[in-house]
Amino acid sequence: MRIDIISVFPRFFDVLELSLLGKAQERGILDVVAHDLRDWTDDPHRTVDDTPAGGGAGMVMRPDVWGKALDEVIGADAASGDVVLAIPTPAGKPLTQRACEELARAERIVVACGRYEGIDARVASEYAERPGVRVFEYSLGDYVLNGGEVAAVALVEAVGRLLPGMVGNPESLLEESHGVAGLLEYPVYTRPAVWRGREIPEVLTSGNHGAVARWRRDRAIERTIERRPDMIEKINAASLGKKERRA
Ligand code: 6GU
Repeated sequence: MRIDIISVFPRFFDVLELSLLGKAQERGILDVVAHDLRDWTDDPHRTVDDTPAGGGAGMVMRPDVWGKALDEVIGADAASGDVVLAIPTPAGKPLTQRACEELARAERIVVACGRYEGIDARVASEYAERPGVRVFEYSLGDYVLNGGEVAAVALVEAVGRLLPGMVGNPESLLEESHGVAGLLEYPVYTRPAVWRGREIPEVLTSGNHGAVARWRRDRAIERTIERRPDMIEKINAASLGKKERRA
């Protein structure tokens, strides 16, 4: 997969060369390229923003600069392929695990990082009508960041780790939080058996695999009720280990 990121802080993405994602890039599974939005300005001050139409505080990013950048980065070959234009914004749809699984099937993702009060809304409308381009305006959660850069890194990591050949053990993709059962992950433990007087739950060292599986399922349900009651409605009962009933 190829991911292009356009931002006024392209150096922000130097972190993507570290760790697992750096290895993915070395192995050719993922290719991430960061671009400086100001390269598409043509005034001496390299201006990317202007005052909001209708008045109010802050600055809005100009559609003409974004248009030049996106035309060049998306390229003319988009029509024949499958490009997602991902735009981080606190007014977007949630970046869920399901959304990341869908994004992982795209050939290319272009992330357009806004700063200030956001990007002129005509930019999303323009590219949504371009053949071969899907626009995804997304949010990390219900809080406000200064710009889309952190959200772009989150997308690269969450999508990158789903690409074929990325995770050593594919089972760890199924059991983790927001996996198939739609529950948060159960608590995990390792040696030493006693740490600062705290013991590992006995069932985990019993060797009884059925009991371990039931304990983990119960702790996952307990934790989800406590921390994310909103997720309980969406639980996939079949994947909680319930036996199917026949009439
Ligand atoms: Cl994607 N962008 C910004 N600026 N703030 C956010 C966000 C995105 N998600 C949560 N807060």
